[in-house]
Amino acid sequence: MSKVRHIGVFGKRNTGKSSLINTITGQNVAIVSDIPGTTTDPVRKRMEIFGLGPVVFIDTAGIDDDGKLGEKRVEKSKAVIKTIDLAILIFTNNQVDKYERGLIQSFKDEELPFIMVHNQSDIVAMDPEVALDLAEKEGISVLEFSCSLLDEEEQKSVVETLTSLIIARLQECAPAKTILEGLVEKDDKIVMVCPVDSEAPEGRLILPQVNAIRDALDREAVAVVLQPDALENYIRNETVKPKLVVTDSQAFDFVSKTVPEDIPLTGFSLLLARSKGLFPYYVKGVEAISNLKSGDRILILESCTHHSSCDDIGRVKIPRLLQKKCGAEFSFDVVGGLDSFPDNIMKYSMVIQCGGCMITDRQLQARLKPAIKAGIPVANYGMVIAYCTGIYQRAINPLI
Ligand SMILES: Nc1nc2c(ncn2[C@@H]2O[C@H](COP(=O)(O)OP(=O)(O)OP(=O)(O)O)[C@@H](O)[C@H]2O)c(=O)[nH]1
Ligand SMILES: [Mg+2]
Repeated sequence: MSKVRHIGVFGKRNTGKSSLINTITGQNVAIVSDIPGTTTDPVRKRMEIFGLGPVVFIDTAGIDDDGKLGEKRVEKSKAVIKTIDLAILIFTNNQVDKYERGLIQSFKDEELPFIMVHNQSDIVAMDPEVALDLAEKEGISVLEFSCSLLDEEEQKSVVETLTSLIIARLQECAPAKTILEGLVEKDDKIVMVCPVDSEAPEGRLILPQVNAIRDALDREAVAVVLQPDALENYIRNETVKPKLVVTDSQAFDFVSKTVPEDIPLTGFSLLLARSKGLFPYYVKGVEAISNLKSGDRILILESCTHHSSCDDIGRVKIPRLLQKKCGAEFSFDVVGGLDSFPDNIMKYSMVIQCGGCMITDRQLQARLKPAIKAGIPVANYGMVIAYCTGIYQRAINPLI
């Protein structure tokens, strides 16, 4: 199973950003009009791309919007850049000015792959000189496009070209690592321990559990899902040894005592960190826990403020476990949501991030980038819990 990739569509007002999303998705999801500034807040539309899987298109407000409100919209459009896997930059009438160049620079700064599209080519065709200039100076190739072609076949064909370009760019620049990649194969048995207690969300499973079950099915493996209480009986009676046991990090302690040492065991939070590309940083971060001293300040980053159990883990459990393990007293700051990252990161000796299951890989990476760049150890909730409960080495073994 591939992950949901996010694609942002940018450009000046009235270039046809909303029209392009409607044309690709074949639906009228975004309002289109000839009044500049029609799209105000980012609009999201999910669709399946054959050969790639699910994607979310994000329509944004024009980057050249002005006035007080306009500036706010531009800020929002720019914020989208940090959350996506691919950008589509639309321009028309062969105009490449400070707005397009500014966007190109932002994409490059973020190491974000992007596609440049000359839209409304039915009104003004793309000038080969402009295309050549972009190719030579910026290394960018431009796709000539239109959302309003009279010939249905021709329209279909340009949409197909754009779609294949999207697939190619996403595959070459951001190969998706699924949650169980390299861990289980066809017919392997994987046991997933999912406590359904007061901290579990009402009537559903959390996202990493759902992803793992789906990925096991995609791999034609056998997924056994049970609660901690059922684990002992299951292990005792089962003759086929599981290839892997995965547990919610809250149950690490109990599960590690119940599952024999010769069966690999890890946690959903570790799998999530691995699929989000942060695992190596977290491993380094956890190793630095033993250097923490009394009085150190630790930043807890929560990215899904709605989840009450995450709240409790970050504010109560982790501080308690960590101080006990280190035999030291730390001060903790908790920051929730995505916006309010502290300015003075250097005052922290460590950053501990929640699993980040509700945000995209890029959002999570962007959130941790300042700390990683500053050389501050980073880790996530699950790996810190594994460390504090003494099963860290066992939990990372299947993944290294
Ligand atoms: N002829 C022609 N018209 C187009 C094309 N794409 C969009 N339009 C028209 O251009 C106008 C602006 O299109 P939108 O899709 O609303 O543009 P936008 O970039 O989303 O604009 P804002 O939301 O205001 O930033 C509408 O009247 C569209 O019908 C195209 O390829 N050819
Ligand atoms: Mg629009």
